[in-house]
Amino acid sequence: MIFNIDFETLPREALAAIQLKRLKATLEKVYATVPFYKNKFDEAGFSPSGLKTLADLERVPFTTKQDLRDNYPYGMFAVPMANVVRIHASSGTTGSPTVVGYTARDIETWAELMARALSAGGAGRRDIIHNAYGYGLFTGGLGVHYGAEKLGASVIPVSGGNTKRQIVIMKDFGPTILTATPSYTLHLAEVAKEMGVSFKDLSFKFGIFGAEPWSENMRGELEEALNIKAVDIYGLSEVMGPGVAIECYEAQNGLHIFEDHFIPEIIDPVTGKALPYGETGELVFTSITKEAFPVIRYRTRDITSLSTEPCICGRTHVRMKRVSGRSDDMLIIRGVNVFPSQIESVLMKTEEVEPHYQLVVDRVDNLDTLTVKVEVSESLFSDEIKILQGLEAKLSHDIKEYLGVSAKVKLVEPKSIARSEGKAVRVIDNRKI
Ligand code: DLL
Repeated sequence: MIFNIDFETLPREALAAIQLKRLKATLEKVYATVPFYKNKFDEAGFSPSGLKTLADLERVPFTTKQDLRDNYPYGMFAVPMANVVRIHASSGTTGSPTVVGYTARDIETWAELMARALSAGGAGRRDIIHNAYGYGLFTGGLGVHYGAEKLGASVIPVSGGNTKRQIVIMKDFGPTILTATPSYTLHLAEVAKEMGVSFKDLSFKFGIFGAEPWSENMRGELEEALNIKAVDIYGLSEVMGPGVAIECYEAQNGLHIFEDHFIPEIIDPVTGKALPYGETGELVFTSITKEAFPVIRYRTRDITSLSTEPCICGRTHVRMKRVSGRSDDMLIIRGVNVFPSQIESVLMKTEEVEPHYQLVVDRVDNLDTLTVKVEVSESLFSDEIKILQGLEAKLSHDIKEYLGVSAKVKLVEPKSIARSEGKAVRVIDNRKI
């Protein structure tokens, strides 16, 4: 079902007219209220009143994660604190976290967009949503929660962790939709198995998974293990949280971005030049309805492409391809660029290994080395060492063949790689230590 049929199916011309009006108002507002934006615009010789068409957005300077850090904690807020009703923060791996704020209207907008997203992902009023995204400073838990209530579904605010208890709740409460990170979902499936519970006997129909990169092959793995349809949801705290974009369950082919609230662009990450639809590059967002924490041409570092091809679901909003990774997660191993999700894709093609892996990067004699640790299935682990060695060689060969990078594959014992309760840690880069 389309939650907001008027806005989600707008003809693209009408959508552009709304975007232009909202964009102008946003630019004027940030120029008047956020010194950072005023200085940036002035330096670039850009005046909000000079914006005549959507294409003029290209003349507006970018905002980066570093800019947000430099203005930590509240320097980018466009309203007085008295009007802020919620604060979230994204942890980030280095430096200070990014702090984001919401007015009461922002919370309403977010709930509406998350209701749209859940609906596009297959949820309705009669569904019971087992929400295993973490509640707290992370936007996942509360973002999904408010959207589920807005949709009129029943939400179980179970959060991440306490995994055994989650399985009991799944058995007893009969949830029909699971919302969690793909990596935590794998862990849930594993613990359920240990407890003698089969997902096939539970009532789940759909899983709405996101917050971290995952491959198409991982989708197959999850759909099979859980006996559900797995839908991809995307978002980031700086732009709002979950619900910036979602796949529709009908097509499961690209994520619709809610363009009446966010203007996406794809740029060349090196030159900063805007790229046409269809080309792959860095995703950039401008929020056009947010009050407390508007972002202007925010560089996400996420790599994807956009398509305006009509979708069978009837939504007219642009679709972004599944995010292959963040430019800062991209490993450059002896000159070859690889994303962890590409390695994941290759590993998932081999039956004998489990979807639990970690990449270890090191520098030996000034040369970068990549070791791929992957868990072998229980049944094989007890087998002869020769078989294991053969499998390691095969996987190394596959990685070289598909990605052009040399990697040492090390099969490790089942359950030896740390499980995540939120976002998985896929890369250990010893070069940075
Ligand atoms: O992860 C918001 C979210 C919560 C999205 C729940 C979906 C579900 P942050 O913690 O700020 O916010 O992290 C945002 O996570 O820039 C991407 O790099 C990555 N990411 C989020 N969703 C996906 C996805 C939330 N579906 C960062 N595929 C983003 C790939 C994703 N990467």
